[in-house]
Amino acid sequence: MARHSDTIAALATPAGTSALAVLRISGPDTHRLAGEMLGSAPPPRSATHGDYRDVGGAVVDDVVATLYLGPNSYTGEDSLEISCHGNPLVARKILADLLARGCRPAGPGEFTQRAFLNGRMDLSQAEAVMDVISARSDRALEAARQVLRGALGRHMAALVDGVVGALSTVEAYIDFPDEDLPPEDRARLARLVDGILKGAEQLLATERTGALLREGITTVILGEPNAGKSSLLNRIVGSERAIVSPEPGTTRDFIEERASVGPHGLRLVDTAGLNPGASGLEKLGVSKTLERAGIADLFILVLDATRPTPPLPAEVVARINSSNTLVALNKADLLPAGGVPMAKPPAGLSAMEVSALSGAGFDALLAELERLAGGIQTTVGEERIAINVRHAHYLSEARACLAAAAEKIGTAGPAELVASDLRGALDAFGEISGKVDNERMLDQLFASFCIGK
Ligand SMILES: Nc1nc2c(ncn2[C@@H]2O[C@H](COP(=O)(O)OP(=O)(O)O)[C@@H](O)[C@H]2O)c(=O)[nH]1
Ligand SMILES: [Mg+2]
Repeated sequence: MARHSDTIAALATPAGTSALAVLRISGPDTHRLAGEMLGSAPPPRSATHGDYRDVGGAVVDDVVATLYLGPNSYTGEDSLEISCHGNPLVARKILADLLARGCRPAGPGEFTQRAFLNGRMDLSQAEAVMDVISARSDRALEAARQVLRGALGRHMAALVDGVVGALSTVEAYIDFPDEDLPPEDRARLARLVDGILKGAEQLLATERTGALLREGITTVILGEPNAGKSSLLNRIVGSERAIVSPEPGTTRDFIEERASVGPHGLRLVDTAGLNPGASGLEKLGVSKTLERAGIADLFILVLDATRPTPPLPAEVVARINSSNTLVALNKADLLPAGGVPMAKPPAGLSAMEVSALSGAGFDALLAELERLAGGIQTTVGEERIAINVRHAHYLSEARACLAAAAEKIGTAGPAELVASDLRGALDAFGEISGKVDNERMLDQLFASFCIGK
């Protein structure tokens, strides 16, 4: 277990006026300092009300303090949480006093880094702490919580167990170089490695979902000028974010808005209209629209129900399909009662009549958007864990090693080389849960956290 000689302190809540502010201390001096500041150290794990006195003996605030004794604490060390009144002045005074008493200001993520180094959580769980804090949709939160509870760690442990099993079979033969792996052992080994490969691939497939959860599902709103794209965005977001104008070609730059549909987080992008006859600034907007269409996850194609459907650029036609595109026939309020819309959805797509003006049809539109958003995400069985870029890097590395091992097993390659491939996979898997001794990597990883976490 890592031992830290210094005691760190930080404000764990945002700076600014609030009902309460929470400060956090962790390290070997915690117990002694708690006694000095509060008159006596509070009983462990019991919220205790008392006066906080600074080094000079003056009362700064009355606070509620909770002491956790290591190793049964978040960091694995003695630690203390102090809730004071949420006046930034009070929180600042307490922090300054903690530093005057010899604490060191905590760096970003340092509490969680200590938790990891002290074996309180694996690296995937430590990363998930930050994901829980920054999740912006129910789905993102759910995925982060599952990883925090160790779901990814458990998957990794199962894969590691599999590789260890395969290795022990292979290594038994390394000592007897004259003997070949009997065919039945080879077949068993091949099945085992194949199973591990599939497990790794299943996790790898969630990388895209991980990005969608973290960044939101990029949903580009397309359509000809004046079709009502900005009005539709405003209605989804529920505010007047985009400028709505009866003059065609008003939205030249992109407007991006975060929105939630059901449990999903979207990044809605309002675009300039797809106007083939555009010139000047508007033309620039149109070419940017097409560029954005290239990186979109979902599309909302807005057509003016009272006009014939304009021809769509080939770049757009190539990308849209029934699982990534919602077609809205807007301005349905202008159709005569029972009237048939002039606009028709592109081949293979179905359309829904809506009115961004009155809100008619929007419940159905949001339900359909939610369905499309759910459809582009991958799960691991029932679990909604989703990996990040770092995990994907090591999983790909492991996958390459496993594929090489499988190839050698299939062609009766030398046992030593199969073993070496399997060890490569083992190392790569190990990096995900953090059986790593790479301090620079760890410092870098935790530096992206917030202070106080
Ligand atoms: N009657 C009616 N007018 C609409 C509807 N949606 C938008 N508009 C109007 O159409 C014009 C263009 O809307 P806007 O959202 O700026 O279109 P954009 O160019 O596609 O972004 C504005 O005058 C809107 O008020 C609708 O559902 N019904
Ligand atoms: Mg617009």
